[in-house]
Amino acid sequence: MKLIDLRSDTVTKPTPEMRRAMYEAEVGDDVYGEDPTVNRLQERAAEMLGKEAALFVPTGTQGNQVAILTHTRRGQEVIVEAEAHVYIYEVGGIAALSGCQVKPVPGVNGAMDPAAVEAAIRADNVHYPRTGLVCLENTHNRSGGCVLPPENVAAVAEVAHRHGIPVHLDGARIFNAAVALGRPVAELVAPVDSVMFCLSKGLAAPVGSLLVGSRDFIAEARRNRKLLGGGMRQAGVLAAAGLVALELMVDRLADDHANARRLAEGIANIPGLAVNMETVQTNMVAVEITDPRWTAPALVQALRAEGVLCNDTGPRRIRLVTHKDVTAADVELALDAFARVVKAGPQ
Ligand code: TLP
Repeated sequence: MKLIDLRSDTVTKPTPEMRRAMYEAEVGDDVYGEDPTVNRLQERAAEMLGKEAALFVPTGTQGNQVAILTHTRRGQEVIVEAEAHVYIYEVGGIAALSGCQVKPVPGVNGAMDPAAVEAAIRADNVHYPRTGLVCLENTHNRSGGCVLPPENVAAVAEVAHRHGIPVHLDGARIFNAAVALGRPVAELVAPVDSVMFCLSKGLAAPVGSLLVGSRDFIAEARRNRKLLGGGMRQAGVLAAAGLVALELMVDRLADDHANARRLAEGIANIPGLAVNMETVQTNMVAVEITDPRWTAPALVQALRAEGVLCNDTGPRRIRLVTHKDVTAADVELALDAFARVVKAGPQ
């Protein structure tokens, strides 16, 4: 049975162009800064995002955590949106690695109210931790891939900067945001000080993320990457795929967005399931289960038996993610499976 894997865009397999580029990659020891392919990728990433420098890291999690470690000091507080990946899904890294505590601020579709961010910034008082960093996430995973409105990013960054606080963007899927808005990625990240973005999600590279920022920030981040065990050697074999991802895989994200929309429309027509279509902006669909017979884990298991893979993200919520290895025809097959399974009820 052919599996339709809607668990995440992380499951994408490298393209033939990537495999060829990996095979042919010129390499060197990147801890010495001597891998020409890694250097090219870093230069290209910095250029595309309109920042001074970039650092290749093995994972998005490491990129975010290196950024947080580099921006903050122990005992500080980090303002995050209450459902942020850095807070929910990074194994408590903010506490464990940076020695900081988290101040979660609830958002709407991932966007925090700038006034709420300002209210969360600590006053100068001997009892309080200092606010060391504000983190944003674009697109926002747990809201179903919503794009942060550019004016919201600018307003939150303005508040933070007015208080002398830097802003880090978890831009794991920032290219999805850029394609959805039809705006250059550099424009979306202009207000923030550092950005992490992933090559290994919708852009389909097998491994790798980049941390981007000022030259001084990246020089310090390079030390912290080494501290966290991320100093890789002949990493050009991985960076080569990343260069192909940036060159060939950005524009096609629009196909994933169209597939997600079709998937969401179909799901919304199935009795027992609901989708807030306003949140379907990129390559994710957050599905609410309204049929009282089903829980999310039971539905995920029943769909697996029909060849459709997805993840539960709450007791009655599942997440579907489209990507280059899911075709428009797969979307129709997945919708048939959903309709059949939900209607039949738990067996
Ligand atoms: N997200 C994964 C899981 O960890 C949930 C997924 O399947 O969506 N920032 C954001 C917004 C992410 O969604 C992810 C991965 C990361 C950071 C971490 O990237 P990796 O997996 O490369 O460490």
